[in-house]
Amino acid sequence: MLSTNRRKLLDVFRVADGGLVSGQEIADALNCSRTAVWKQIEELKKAGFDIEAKRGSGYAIKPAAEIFTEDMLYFRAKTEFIGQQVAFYPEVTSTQVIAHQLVGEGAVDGTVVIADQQTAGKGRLARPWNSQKGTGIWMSTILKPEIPMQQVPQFTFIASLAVAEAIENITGLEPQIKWPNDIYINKRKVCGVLTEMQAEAEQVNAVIIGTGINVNQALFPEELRDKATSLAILVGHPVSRGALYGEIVVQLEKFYKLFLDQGFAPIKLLWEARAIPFSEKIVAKTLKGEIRGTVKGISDAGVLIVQDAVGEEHEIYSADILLG
Ligand code: BT5
Repeated sequence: MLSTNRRKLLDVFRVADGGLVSGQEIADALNCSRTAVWKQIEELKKAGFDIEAKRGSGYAIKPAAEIFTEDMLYFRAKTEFIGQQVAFYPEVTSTQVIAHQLVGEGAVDGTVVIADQQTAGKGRLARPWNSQKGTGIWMSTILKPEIPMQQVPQFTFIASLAVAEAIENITGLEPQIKWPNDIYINKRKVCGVLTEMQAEAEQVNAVIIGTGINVNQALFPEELRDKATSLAILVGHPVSRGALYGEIVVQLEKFYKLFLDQGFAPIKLLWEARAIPFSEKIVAKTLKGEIRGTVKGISDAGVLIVQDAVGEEHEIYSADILLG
């Protein structure tokens, strides 16, 4: 986690929002001498920030597009609480595993665990999630809502909506969501969401939302080649993971607050507007067998409603959905 001084320094610049900050303002905020300010600025340069120094008037800083570090992620999170505590790791087994540990150690609402590489990233049902070094956003967000356990699956919809919105705002691409947890562009998967929780006696202690977003991969391993894609492949140039991360935490906080204020109804409507067209034929592979039909929508609990060829409606709680 960031040192208190580094946090204070970055805060002064965050408040200035790209504008100039005088050496005196920094000295006051850090309670240090002007010489110490100069040292701090040098440290920021080393940390990858572009610094503009104007003689006599102060400094402005800009995060470099390709830098993905704890400093940068904190600086980019223009939120009230999501990402205000951020734990960045160059390499972890799985950010979900670390997030569970941090909940046990009392992590606060909105803590983000994020890594440059995962060696054992996981999807649903313990399926492996390919998390190559330096290519994606592999993050887990800890939220502590006061809700009954039955509402926890709704967080998958909140997160997919937030990530889809953020991808669109940063890249101009138009993501679609495939129930329950995938984001697709051009019929290929760019993001998967994994929602887990810690609870005791029906009482939710924490929701842990894992999001894996393929950003700058140029190539996928053989087994994923015809089902996965990355934002860079789609737009034809690298995409700043830092900028996208900053937008994701903003969108996640926005939709989470909407959910806390107004419940699941507005999330459901927004989610349905982004869902893969309901007219498309799908196959739902459940543990009990396959159901073919068209999607009618989701229920308030986030259950998928599929109508089969003879008009009968089926409620699907858990399945893999194949298109076409
Ligand atoms: C998911 O599971 O889509 C949820 C993935 C969540 C990953 C994040 S990364 C941060 C956090 N930490 C973790 O350890 N996990 C979360 P599911 O719907 O079960 O899809 C898994 C399937 O997607 C695999 O079986 C593969 O077929 C495919 N897959 C694996 N890696 C992929 C990738 N990078 N891009 C697209 N598809 C992938």
